Amino acid sequence: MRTLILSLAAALTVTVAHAATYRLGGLEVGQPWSRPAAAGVNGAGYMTVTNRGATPDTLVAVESSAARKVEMHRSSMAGGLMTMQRLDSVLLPPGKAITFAPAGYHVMLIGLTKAQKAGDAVPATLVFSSGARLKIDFTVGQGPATGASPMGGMQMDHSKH
Ligand SMILES: [Cu+2]
Repeated sequence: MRTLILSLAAALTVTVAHAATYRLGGLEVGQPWSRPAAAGVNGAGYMTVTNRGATPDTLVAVESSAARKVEMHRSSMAGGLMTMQRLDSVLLPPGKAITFAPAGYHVMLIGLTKAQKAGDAVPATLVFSSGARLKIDFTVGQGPATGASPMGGMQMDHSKH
């Protein structure tokens, strides 16, 4: 039990490190993050975009000097293979949160201009259909401590005893 509590504390600490939230009108962008990667390879940015407004909005582009080219992609399983599809836009319905996460929507950073190391901030600008622009930083690290990975960590800690 003591191990479980310590693991939870560690998981919460990680969450705080990625707790950046950006707001623009009714739009909220939470916990943008990216994985460590070498210069020249392709990276991916993840985040949660919530539309707290009353009207739909659309994410039409993501710009960043951190990569040669930036696209919005969605990964999906087809015939047992993970494939990526390029998206021209991502609809943000009112009252809904769209999650960019591994194996789903992601911001594809094609040809990283420099290496991404843990703790780095990767600057990007989100462009919406209204013309509004929102600057964010993808924090380089392991991502928010939600979903399957922290549970996996707890199970690993338990197996030591
Ligand atoms: Cu992709």
